[in-house]
Amino acid sequence: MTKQHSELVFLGLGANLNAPLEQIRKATNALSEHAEINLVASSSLYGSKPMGPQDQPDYVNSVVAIETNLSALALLDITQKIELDFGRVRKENRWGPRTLDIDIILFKDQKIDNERLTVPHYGMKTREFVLYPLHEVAPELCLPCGTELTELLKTIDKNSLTILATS
Ligand code: ROI
Repeated sequence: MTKQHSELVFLGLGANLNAPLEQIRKATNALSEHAEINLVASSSLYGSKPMGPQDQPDYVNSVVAIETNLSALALLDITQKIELDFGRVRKENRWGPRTLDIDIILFKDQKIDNERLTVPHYGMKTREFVLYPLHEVAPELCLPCGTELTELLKTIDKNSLTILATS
């Protein structure tokens, strides 16, 4: 990937209900077909153990890199609409299973903290199912806190993360 990381937006996708592999593939398509979004790269699709309650199916996770001139909140409107289009019920249990989750992980070099959105994503630095796919699409990424992604990964257990399919 030749783009400057500071121009890119990274999204984390996750699903563990209703044919999750297909959910992630279709959601990636929906993003790439949006007029205001240019899909730059998408990671493999990973199988991951649930973080949180264990009495739910394993997840499928991926990370995509996009370019957009949208604001972060306008992009959030779009990702939330895609989640709803895919049958996501908004008030579902915070740590429970979901048809589709699209998180804004990094938005260019911006730090955002308001009632709708916190970027960088608050959990990204501890979640193997975010960091390994992120490394696949941006191996040289330096996080806004100054940490090299490669260095951070040395401390993050894979926790049975496996590649299920290429994107
Ligand atoms: N666990 C995994 N492995 N992947 C996710 O995408 C995911 N999303 C969630 C919680 C419930 C925190 N657990 C997850 O929202």
